[in-house]
Formats: sequence, C-alpha cells, structure tokens
Amino acid sequence: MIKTTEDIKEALHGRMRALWPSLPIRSGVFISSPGRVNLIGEHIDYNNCPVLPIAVDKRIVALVVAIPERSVKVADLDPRYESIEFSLEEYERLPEGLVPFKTGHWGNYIKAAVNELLSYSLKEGQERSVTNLSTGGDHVWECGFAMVFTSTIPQAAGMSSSSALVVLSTLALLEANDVSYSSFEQRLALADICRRAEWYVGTKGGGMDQAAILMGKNRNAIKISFNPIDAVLIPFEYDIAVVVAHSTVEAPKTREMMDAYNRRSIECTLAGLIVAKILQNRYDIEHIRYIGDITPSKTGLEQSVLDAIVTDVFHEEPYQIDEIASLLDMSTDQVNRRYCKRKDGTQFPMPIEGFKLYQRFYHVWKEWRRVERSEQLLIQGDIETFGTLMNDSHASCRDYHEVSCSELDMLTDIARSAGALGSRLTGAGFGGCAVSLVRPNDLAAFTETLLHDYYGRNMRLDRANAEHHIFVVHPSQGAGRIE
Ligand code: NG1
Repeated sequence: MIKTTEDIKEALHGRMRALWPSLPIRSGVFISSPGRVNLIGEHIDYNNCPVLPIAVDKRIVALVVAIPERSVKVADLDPRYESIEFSLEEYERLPEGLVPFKTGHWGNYIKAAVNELLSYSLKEGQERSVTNLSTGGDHVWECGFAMVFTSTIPQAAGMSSSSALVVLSTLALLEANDVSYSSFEQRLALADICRRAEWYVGTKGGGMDQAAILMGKNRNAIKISFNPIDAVLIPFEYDIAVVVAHSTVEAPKTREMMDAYNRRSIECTLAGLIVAKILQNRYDIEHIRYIGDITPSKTGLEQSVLDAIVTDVFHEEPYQIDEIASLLDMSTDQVNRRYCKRKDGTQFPMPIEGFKLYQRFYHVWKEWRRVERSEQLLIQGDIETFGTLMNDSHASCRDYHEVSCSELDMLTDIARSAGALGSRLTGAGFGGCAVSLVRPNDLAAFTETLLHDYYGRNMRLDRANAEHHIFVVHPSQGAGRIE
C-alpha cells in the first residue's frame, strides 16, 4: 500500500519510466493539487457572490516532464486506466480548438486546461509570467508535457477532484514552458483562467474551486470574492475537527447532472437581470449583471434599501419564459438565445414547472449574508454560531435551491444529533459529501453514530466498507510544486 510522499514519487517515476522510457524523467517536477471543501457559500459563486472554502489534504500528486514535441501525454498511476495523448497543434488547426473526448472522460479536464491556456500568448519582451499573458497573438507554448498522476480526492463527491485536475494540468503546461505562477497576483490571475477553462467541459460554474485550489494555505480558510477576484485568508486554528462524510450517492457530471446544475445558474442569471431592470427603471442604475453586483458600492443604495427592494420582486410561483421575457423587455426568442443555451449550442430544456426565480434568488441573497457573517464569526472565534449558519445553509440548499437529496438530508440530521456543531452538504450537491464541525472529544462517538445509524442502518453498508467514507480534513496548501 502506497503511503508516504516518497513512496508516491517513486511509484510515479516507475510508471513514467515504464510508459515512456525515452523521456528525460530526471528533469521532471512534482506538482500537487488539492481538493477543496466548501465551509459555507453554496451555489453562489456563479452569481459573483463570495464563498468560504478550504483547500484540503486530499490531493492529486503528479510527476510532470516537459517535452519538446508539442504533445501532451497523461496517464493515471493506476494502469487500469488508459493513458491519453493529443497534440497542441490540433488547437491551431481547428477553429473550435481541441476536440473533446467523449462526455464524462477524465481527459477532458486536461484538454480544458490546455485549450484555455493555448488561447493566450506572452506579451512581447515581458517576463514569462501568468500576469503577462494576453489573448491572441503568437503563442509561447513551445513545449508539451508528459504527466503521471495519482489522486486521493474522492470522485463525484463535491470535493472538486475535477477542478484539481484542471488546475494541475494548467500548472503542468506552465512549468513545461517556464511561465511563473507563484506570486499572489499570479495565482489569482491563474484562478480566473482556470475558471474559464472549466467551461470547456460544459458546466456554467463559478470560480470557487479553482481559486480555493490555488489560494489555499495551511491552517487557513479563504474568503474568495469575485468581480474582481480576490482571496482573503482567515486563520482556522480552532480546536475543532472538519469531518467529511460521503453520502455514498455519487453525483458525476453527466449531461443530466450538468443540466440540473446549469438550470440553477440560468435561473440565477435571469433573477439577477430582472432585479437589474428594476434598479435601472426606478433608480437609473446601470451596469448590474449578476446578483453579486447588487451591492451598496455598485448601486449607491444602502443595504437595507436593497433588501427592501428585492423582497417584492419575485412571486413564489415558477415563471414561464414569456413572463421573464416581458419583465426584461425582450422577446422569448432573445431570452432563449442569450441565456438558455447549453455549451454545445443546443437549447436548454425549459423546466415544465417553470423557472423558480423566487426560490433561487432567496437562497443566493441569504446565503451571501451568511458568508459575510461567517467571516466575522470565524475571525471572532465563535465557532458555535458559525455551526448554526452551516445548518441554515443546508436547509436553504435543500428547500430553496433544491440541490440536496434525501440521503444528504438524513446524513446531516444524524451528524447534528451526533454532536456536530454544524453540518451541511458541500459542493454542487445532488449527492456527494457533507461537512460537519465536531469537537475532538466528541469525534469518536460522532464517527460511531454515523457508522451505525447512517451507513449501517440506512445505507446497509458493513463497517469495513463504511469506514473509508468518513475522514477528517485539514486546511492545506494550494497547488504548486512539491520538493
Ligand atoms: P463541485 O462540487 O466541484 O462540482 C460546483 C462548481 C462550483 C460551485 C459549487 C456549488 C464547477 C467546476 N464547480 O462544485 O463552482 O458552484 O458547485 O457551490 O462548476
């Protein structure tokens, strides 16, 4: 069984040598890219509202070797997975860029990273750094890379295993071409590049995962803001265990799952535009695009005034597209074309019940306040009250954003009754993991209760199979080289 970092490095070397014996493996570098656990601020990053995640000590570790022939070769350490290979030249040959593998193939996260970086070039005569990249022009990507990786991040669990792979592949291409990315500003710029990269795969996600993975620090949570992107570290050194428990319901990014996620993103966009229209008509306020723009500084209105305005905007019954169009002074065709398209250009299917604008807006607006309050509470060290906000966040994800599932509801209920100060789903939801805060003295009893009540009684798993679904994570260092 592989355990220490040295063991992992040795194994990665071995597999690289076996796969591609002629490569200059000695010149390779090791890169690590962590998963993330979101503490609070769920499904609000794509509205440009702030979030509060941690990067964790479950991670992907890779050996990366630059190769001069402008191709990318990637393999999992586990030989049961087929390796992939593609040429950087494909990007230049084809107007649409790199051709994706079939939907759901892990190789698409590598292609997403490479495809995005290839759209940038280095500004003339400037230092080779991420902050000196601009779109268009002659590219600087002389080298491709070979990479072998292994991961301890559970997949389809809401811990961003896929974004960790996107960030890792971005770093691999940067390393191979000597483009630096280590300063705070460079990492933030890179987080934004990686956020855009991920759209290649088809989710209209926000930028939380990539920013958390790049900006993470040992013993710190991170408050990530968008528009413009920023990251503030919040010391997280309490006598508290951050416990992740997998519901055992996998939530892979299938087309159906992507539609469910993107539906929320579309509903929030439409809700934000309707509020923007009201601000424009009543107060002459321009340039509001996202819910996250509805701030005192961007509107010149006080928070209490904004709160009062938004309370009356939406009715609880779902909206049909023609009502939305009339509120936006647009035709239904314009709304469909601009806001309701999938990445492949097909029409997003209109939910039969209509778009739930009231419910989605309510979730985002309140969750945003919870993030702001959580930042203060964590700074003050009031972890108990923070726990209650985590519980409120879960309830809102369940009742208003509707991204929970019965198993996650049951798991978080049991976690609370077993002594968690707070427990909530983390990540995209629809399955995946819950995160709970547990006092170290209660940890053994907490784990026992989950093993018995959730995994045993409800999920019918025996102890040996259940144990690896619960683990403690620690706020950890962001992605980068490891020595
Ligand atoms: P995960 O759990 O990694 O699929 C997704 C989005 C995030 C965020 C969360 C919900 C991507 C890559 N990730 O996370 O941006 O919106 O859902 O808070 O789309």
